[in-house]
Amino acid sequence: MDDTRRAVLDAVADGPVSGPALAARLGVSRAAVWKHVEALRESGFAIESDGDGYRLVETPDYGGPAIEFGLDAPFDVEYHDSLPSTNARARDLAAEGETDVVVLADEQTGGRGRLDRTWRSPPGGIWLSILCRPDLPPAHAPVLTLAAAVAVAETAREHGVDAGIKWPNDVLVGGEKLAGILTEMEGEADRVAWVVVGIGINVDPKGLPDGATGLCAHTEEIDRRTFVQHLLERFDDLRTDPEKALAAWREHALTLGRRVRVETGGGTVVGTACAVEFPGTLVVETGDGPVRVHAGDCEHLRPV
Ligand code: BT5
Repeated sequence: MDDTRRAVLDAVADGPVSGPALAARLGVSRAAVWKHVEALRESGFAIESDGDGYRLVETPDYGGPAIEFGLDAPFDVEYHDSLPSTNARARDLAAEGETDVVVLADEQTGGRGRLDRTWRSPPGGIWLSILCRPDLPPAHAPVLTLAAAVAVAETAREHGVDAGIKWPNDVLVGGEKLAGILTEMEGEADRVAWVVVGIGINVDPKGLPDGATGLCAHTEEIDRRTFVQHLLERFDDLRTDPEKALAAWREHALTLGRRVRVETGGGTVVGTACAVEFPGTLVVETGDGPVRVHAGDCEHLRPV
């Protein structure tokens, strides 16, 4: 949403405000104010006008402008009813030079997990990708994945859902997977060019694979609009503060102290997960001493 339209929306939300007063305040013509009001109406905002002026009476339930309205984070939100994959769309936007854009879809028809696995994304879920250009070396980018996992877990907890994080990027409730994160990036040796952090959160628990759960299995009602707003605000807060992200990750970690089996590119590591170090490395205490794992699939094992 451009700045003038945002200003018009903020003003009518505090309304009533007359067209001429608004035009004078924003330094635009009355016709321009009218065009912005019409465009906002088309996006689903119910704006009444009477003798006192324009007044916002209803906000759309979901979508780009609905999420941008009142969002305390510097993201533009691009919404689609259906997309193959929000990560794929965000990568296209990266190639066009965009940044700080969130791609959001109601449904994905080709959602992807890590290692090209399929990610089931029925209508009504929360499927989004955040495109940003952090000032980080590529080796530090995993901290953004941790920040995203924290943002999901904390927002779920705020909604009364007892979520925790399994290393590195799964958000679980009662041992079942509520959300997954797929981070993709491009960069030079010393600096990230762009990062796309893809976040998938199940809402309706029906129609998901075994071992998956949705927010609605654990709480009465979810307002996806405020959920996404809080998620983006928390992510924005953590993305520039790796120490804070890591500390918050540890606070919500389900993996630390557990016996784990981690499948890595270089083999299987079994032992007790004893720490997570910057930028997201898992330290596993094995019979042969500590092993540091940078990436892999982690399974929680029963204690022996
Ligand atoms: C992940 O992969 O957990 C990352 C998922 C990221 C999805 C988001 S949605 C928005 C953005 N756009 C995309 O195209 N992707 C991102 P991984 O750890 O590899 O887990 C994948 C495995 O989880 C699959 O092999 C299934 O076993 C399981 N799975 C598939 N769909 C699921 C779902 N909706 N909920 C829980 N588990 C699921």
